[in-house]
Amino acid sequence: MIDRDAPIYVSGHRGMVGSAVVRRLQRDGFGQVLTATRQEVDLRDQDAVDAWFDAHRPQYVLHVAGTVGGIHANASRPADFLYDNILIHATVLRAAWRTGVEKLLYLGSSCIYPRDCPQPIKEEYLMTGPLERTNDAYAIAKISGLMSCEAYRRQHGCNFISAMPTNLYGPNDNFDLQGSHVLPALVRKFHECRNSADGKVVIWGTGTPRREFLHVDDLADACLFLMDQYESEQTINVGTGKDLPIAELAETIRSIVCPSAALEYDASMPDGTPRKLLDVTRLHELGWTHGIELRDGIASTYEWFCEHEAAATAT
Ligand code: GFB
Repeated sequence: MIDRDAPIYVSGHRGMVGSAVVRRLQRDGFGQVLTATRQEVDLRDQDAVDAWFDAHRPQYVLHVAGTVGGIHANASRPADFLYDNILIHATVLRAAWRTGVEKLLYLGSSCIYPRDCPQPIKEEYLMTGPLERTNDAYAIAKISGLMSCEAYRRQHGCNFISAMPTNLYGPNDNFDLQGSHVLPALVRKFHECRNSADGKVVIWGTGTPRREFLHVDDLADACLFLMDQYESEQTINVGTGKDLPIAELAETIRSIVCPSAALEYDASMPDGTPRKLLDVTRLHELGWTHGIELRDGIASTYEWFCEHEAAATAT
């Protein structure tokens, strides 16, 4: 177990993952959870990150900040996703090594795996084949972060671990209709359909790709579990081990939010990776499994969305 009284830094604390991690640490009695806004420190600026680490000296780091987005955001802004995400891990890992951080967890993403690798995806399939085109730039940035954790461990003996979460959803997600991931986008589309004249919801692609969805509170619980228990160089998948077609996801969200909605598929939008179900055997063998089932998670996320609609849909 890591020391609940030691200073622990959570990067990206305002995002969906960062805010869930802060909630989980506070629930577990951590007394010195350190955070910094983008205005306080731009994580792409090594001097600013160095100055912050020198001033705050965290003993642990949960590095969950990132420039993230769905398939359309990734396909239309590859240069931004590559630049931001490479710098965000390069600066923080260097400062963590230099200031003697005792343990750091870096979060990757399931899109790092080859587009067409066998399913479910085992950690050892990494870099065994070509990436999915719609998010290859982001994937390279995340792979370099994972490799960076291994490099600092090999060269300097740093206890830097990495985890690869599947598609995430939950409170504080990005609900922008262009830049978000599919689950929050459909929650908002079905919600707005309730008051629309045509009563129709447009689903991108063919609805046939399959996706796995993990509630962000489960991810936050897994992050603390790994900080307490996991010391290996090898990255570890974090997911539910279950996936479903986008069409079935849409039907589930429709049944919760707007049962009368008609569905229309826009095949001009990309499907992306056909499937990316993670093999979570190793995590299960360590003793961790998810607790929030998809339908319950969607229902609670929709409740949160309704309570925070103005903020969640502010452009
Ligand atoms: O969640 P999503 O944007 O990202 O798309 P990925 C998942 C699937 O849902 C794709 C379909 O087949 C989309 O075409 N989809 C249907 C929609 N309707 C919509 C919609 O209204 N909005 C969106 N966004 N999708 C991401 C990567 O891939 O996975 C990120 O781009 C990251 O880098 C993330 O790795 C975990 O699951 O395809």
